[in-house]
Amino acid sequence: MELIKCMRWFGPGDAVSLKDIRQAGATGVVTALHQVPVGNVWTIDDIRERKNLISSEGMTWSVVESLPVHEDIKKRSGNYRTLIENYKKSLINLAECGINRVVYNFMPVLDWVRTDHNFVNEDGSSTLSYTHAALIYFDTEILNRPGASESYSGEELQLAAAYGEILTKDEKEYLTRCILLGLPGASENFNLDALGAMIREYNDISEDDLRENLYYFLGEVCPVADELDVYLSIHPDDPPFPVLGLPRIASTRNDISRQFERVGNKSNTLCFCTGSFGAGQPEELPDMLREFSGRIQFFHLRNVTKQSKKDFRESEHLKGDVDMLSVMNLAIEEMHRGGEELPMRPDHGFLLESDRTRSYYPGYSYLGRVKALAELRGIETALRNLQG
Ligand code: DNO
Repeated sequence: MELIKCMRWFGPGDAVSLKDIRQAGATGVVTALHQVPVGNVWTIDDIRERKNLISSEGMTWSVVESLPVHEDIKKRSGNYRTLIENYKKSLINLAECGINRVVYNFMPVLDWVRTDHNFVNEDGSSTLSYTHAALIYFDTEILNRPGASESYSGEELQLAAAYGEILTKDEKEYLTRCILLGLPGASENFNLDALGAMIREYNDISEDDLRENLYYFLGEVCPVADELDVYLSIHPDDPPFPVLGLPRIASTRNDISRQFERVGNKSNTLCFCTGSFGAGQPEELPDMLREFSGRIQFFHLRNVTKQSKKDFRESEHLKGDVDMLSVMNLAIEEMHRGGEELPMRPDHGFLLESDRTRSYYPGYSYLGRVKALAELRGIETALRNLQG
């Protein structure tokens, strides 16, 4: 049994083609119908069309990433009941087309956040990085979120002020662009006003409220997913701590344990993202893998180096604070325990020189991911041989 090697594809508009993905050694594709507005039902016709496109290149649509959860569901406001019914309908349609792994996240407003999409490594390649002082500077001085300074300690505010003091106008604009690009695959960025307004809607939603909203959503959709044999895997918060004063509920080992305690359905599962959890407590990852055994349906393999508690840089897949060898070893064991092949994908990759001229989504240029996939396949092969 082998982990199913996957690569993410953003659909027909992606500069990386399905041929590229296959030639990188992937057999599985991770994609989504990014063109469908969040909240609408994914129709059987649209799902089939995408699936056929992938099969015609000799691969399988292994994982849906993501079937996004509408903000109204996260806030339990407005049309959330209809939106949940739509979500169920999309799951039914996916199952009808034979697709049974679905990733979602429950991060309010923004998906992942980085403050620099082009941190230059020593060898000239680039990576994504997160500097908490930059985020705070953005929050307090660029976004001007009312009450923002109350979200941070005096020391944090000082660091942020020092950070901002030396930024040029262009650098401030660049920081803003990086933060606003919160949704991979989304064609339009938010603007500052829209972001401010969306954040305000969470003013009265506490962490506990958001948690209850997640459990309510799962209470609605998981019984349907159970029935369909579909796995609904939550992606952890990235970064794994609150940003812009928004509540976060899937950041830590404790968050995920609580979710599994509260919602016992078999479809309630985890996308084990080593980069997201690794930016929190990388040393805990092997124990987390053991604790969540039976609940992991997909692996995102990525590494980070932490500069401090809340500052990190994405690093080479095999070099960083995450012990990738142990993770891979445990992932293989986990797959054997479950008796079913599990998908994995290299999450992100460096931007390498000859990819600079090709368009790409931050983190998803081609060559960096080819390198990462090759490295991960290599260690898997070696480990499988050693495990016998
Ligand atoms: C970032 C990705 C995330 C992930 C979503 C899942 O590169 O890992 O955007 O796809 O959070 O819903």
